[in-house]
Amino acid sequence: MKAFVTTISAAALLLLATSSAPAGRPAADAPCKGQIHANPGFERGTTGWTAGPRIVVLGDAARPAHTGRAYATFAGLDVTRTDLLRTTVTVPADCDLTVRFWVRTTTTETSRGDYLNVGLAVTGIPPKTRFSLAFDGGSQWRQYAMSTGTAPTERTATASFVASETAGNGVTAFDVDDVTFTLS
Ligand SMILES: [Ca+2]
Repeated sequence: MKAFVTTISAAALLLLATSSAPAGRPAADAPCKGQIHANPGFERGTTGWTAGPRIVVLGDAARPAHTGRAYATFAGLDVTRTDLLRTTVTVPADCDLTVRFWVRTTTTETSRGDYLNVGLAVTGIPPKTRFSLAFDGGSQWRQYAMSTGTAPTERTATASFVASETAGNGVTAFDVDDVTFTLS
């Protein structure tokens, strides 16, 4: 795993070194269009994300990513703990932002002890949990979506994934991939 992470980092550095900055892109009249996160599928590790110490990004042939090689996983350890994965984007005035993401759940849990809360905090709106995904969400990748709505001013939007696990009832791993931030 360590070797893989090193490879990813090297690849990320290479990308940084070879791609020039998007110079001259006007910020003022950004169109409400396109996917705006630089690392939606974790192919560059946790670049662009705030990740807790136990969130790892894996490339595992036995547990393939939704797309690409990597995904974020809240690995089940059967201990009582909470882990956070979070990122923030800017939503231009008069734009709507739709956050789409894929989750896969692998569990040996026998009670409702483990869950993944997905939230969206938007400037001017109290933070809100949009999805509370339980341990029995299924072992196939499944897509979810949440939106900010529009506003006349520029805002920030923070998407957060908070996994909670309790010890003693079994192990749950929540995998997350392809978290896209699309303006419209
Ligand atoms: Ca991926």
